[in-house]
Amino acid sequence: PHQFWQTQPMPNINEMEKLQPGPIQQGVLAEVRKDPLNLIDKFEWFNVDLRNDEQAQQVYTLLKENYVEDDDNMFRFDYSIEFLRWALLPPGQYADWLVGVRVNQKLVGFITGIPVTLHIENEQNKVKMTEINFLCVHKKIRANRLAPVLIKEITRRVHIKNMWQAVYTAGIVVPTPISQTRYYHRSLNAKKLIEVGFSSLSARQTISRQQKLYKLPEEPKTPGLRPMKKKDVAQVTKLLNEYLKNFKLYFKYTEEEVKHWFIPRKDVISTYVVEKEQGIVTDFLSFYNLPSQVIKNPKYTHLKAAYSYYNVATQTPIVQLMHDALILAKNEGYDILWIMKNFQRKLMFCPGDGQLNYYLYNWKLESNMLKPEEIGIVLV
Ligand code: EN5
Repeated sequence: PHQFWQTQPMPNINEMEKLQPGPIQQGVLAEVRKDPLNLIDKFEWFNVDLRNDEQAQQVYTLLKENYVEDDDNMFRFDYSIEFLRWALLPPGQYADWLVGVRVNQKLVGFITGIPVTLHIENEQNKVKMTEINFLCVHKKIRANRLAPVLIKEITRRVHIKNMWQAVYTAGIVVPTPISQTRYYHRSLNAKKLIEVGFSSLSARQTISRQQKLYKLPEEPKTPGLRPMKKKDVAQVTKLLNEYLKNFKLYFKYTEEEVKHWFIPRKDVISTYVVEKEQGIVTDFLSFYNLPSQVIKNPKYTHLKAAYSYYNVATQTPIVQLMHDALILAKNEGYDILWIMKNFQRKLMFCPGDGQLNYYLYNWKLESNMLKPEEIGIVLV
């Protein structure tokens, strides 16, 4: 088992005690291989330019047909092109960190990195590294063991930039997670969720009862709640960085990054701020748009899902802020809102069957496992 992961600088449960906190292996820049890893016949490396419509379309199609599904293969993520541009072209992005593999011009493998600054366990401990995402191999060539090659190649391209750590998440368990969380869901359109098999009715329940249970007011309650604008960037950056210090794992954001990640983009990211008095922002909420394709259903092709991003409350009660997030998402036409933590029991979030595992590459934590509530990062 884990033929590949055994060879990697990852803490292994048995030898966890022997390791010192910090990097597991010290990297040496001069020893990093200069040329790409070898690929088998006809396969070739290809740096994807997402600004190019044709290449963006190729990535979109590969992911739409081959990326993450739930355990019963009923739903598959359907990231839009505009979403991929948002997720993968942040400030400071490197052209060779969007790694493709092609056969006869057709994209069959993909993996991405973006540059991040991650704080680990204490405020002083700040590490420049990469956030890895969108590892995908076409279903027809899953037997070729391409995934380890994609991982090794992007690792090499990160090492060349003198970075030696990575952060990533996965639905599956490989050596060795630093935290495990559950997905929590909040229904916004009970009828449709039942019709597509996303949720089910218990014996004593009816659709109309469920609809009543999940009913929401028409308008948000918090005075001064409005979409975020460019002029809010400085205040949102302060609120965000201050709030994130409460966690054991969090990114440090520059204003330029906040502008990129939070300014609303239609059908990609929604951010609302609370402007209490004239010009003073006290709270904000945000969620992103990640629909799932419904794999076999005669009536519906998609579930419109909003995923909670970062929510910061200094003046508004957090439960009220999140309640407003539900109303806003509902009014934007979403069927469901996802979230990772459990504090909104009152708002009728329920655990789903999906797990999310968090990983740090080439880093040993002081406390081997972090609690879900200690994790301050959201990967899209
Ligand atoms: C990339 N870096 O499992 C990593 N989704 O609970 C991505 N379940 O939608 C890793 N199986 O529980 C992603 N409904 C890993 C997640 C992959 C996708 C996944 C789960 C998350 C999910 C749904 C549908 C299950 C269908 C059968 C689920 C029941 C919960 C209920 C819904 C209505 C409101 C109350 C709760």
